Amino acid sequence: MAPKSNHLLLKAARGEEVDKVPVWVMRQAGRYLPEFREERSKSDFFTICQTPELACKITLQPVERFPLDAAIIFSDILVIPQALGMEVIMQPGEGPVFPNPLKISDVAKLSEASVVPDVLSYVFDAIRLTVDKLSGRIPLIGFAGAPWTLMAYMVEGKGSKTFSAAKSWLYKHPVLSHQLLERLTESTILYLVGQVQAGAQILQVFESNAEYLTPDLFRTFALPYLQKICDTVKQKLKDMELPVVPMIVFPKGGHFALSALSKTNYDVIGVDWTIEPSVARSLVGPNKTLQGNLDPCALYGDKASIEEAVRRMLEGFGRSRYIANLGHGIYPDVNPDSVATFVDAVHRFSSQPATI
Ligand code: 1CP
Repeated sequence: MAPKSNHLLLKAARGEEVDKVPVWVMRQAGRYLPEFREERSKSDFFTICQTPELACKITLQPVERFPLDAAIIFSDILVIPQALGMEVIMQPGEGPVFPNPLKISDVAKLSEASVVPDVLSYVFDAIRLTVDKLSGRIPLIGFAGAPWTLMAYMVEGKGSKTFSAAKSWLYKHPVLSHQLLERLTESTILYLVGQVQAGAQILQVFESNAEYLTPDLFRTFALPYLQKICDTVKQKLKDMELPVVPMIVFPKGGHFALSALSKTNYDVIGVDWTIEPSVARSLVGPNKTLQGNLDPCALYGDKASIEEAVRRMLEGFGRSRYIANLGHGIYPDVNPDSVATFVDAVHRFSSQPATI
């Protein structure tokens, strides 16, 4: 069935009026779901990503449980470094690990960006399969990591409290850092265009490591690449006569980035839980849709406290130009019933005209 363009989430992303606020959850397909853990006990993480039937099945798991307004394709941001030739393994309990983090002398050895669509064709296959299974019910979100966020993992080799090894490159080797960021940008552009070609109806770029940068570093090493990704993806889609889909940017922890991002062509800006909705709105102005920002830990509360937190969040953001979500990915030990409460509260409260 042809994908619809009048879905709640797409309308909110484009700034059109909606009769209730759309909601999805970052990492909605993941370890808090017993049916996900069951699949993970049988297969390695990246094997799942590389097997379109499995990636599709897991993408649909949360959508079958909850009345979410979008599905997000099951994959990981680190498939781009893999496609460029780096080894990444998923260590249970620890997360992703690069056995050989990127060294200065390795940058020249990375593959060309042009290999990315071929190497990651399994993601496009998973998207095609999932869009077909969704039959136009809700849109499918495609995604990628932003260049600085990917560079940070590639240099550091794993998650970090400071990302000081990766940041040291920005100060010690700025020219090489720009070369690496440029390669990641080119790769990401091809990857995102391929996802839309396969059927993704909206794209999110995760700048999850924005919070480690200073405003100056963000302006120099993150913003130009985020901007180039948005502008070039949209231009290429236009040239290829594909739908020019809305794009979301999520600069986690990057309050200092919000005003600058509001001047880019991203349609939606994601915010984490450390900022008041009214402050985020005043920083981005009236012409961007905001997405977020419930504290993921709020889902540890009981039903009444989750509902109260949602009510406050909706009061803060209002109902137009807004997509409800958590302020970051859901934690693995959250009770799935709390997600049901969260999604229901967003829909229910935001469709009551008098309350907000
Ligand atoms: O449901 C969905 O959201 C789709 C699947 C998805 C997405 C969008 C996964 C599956 N990962 C991601 C994006 C991603 N991956 C980001 C950006 C979002 C964010 O900030 O959380 C990042 C930073 C990663 C890297 C990554 N992958 C981490 C963080 C590492 C760290 O310490 O900083 C982790 C723990 C993973 C593993 C992962 N990715 C996805 C899942 C379900 C898991 C759990 C792994 C497992 O099952 O063993």
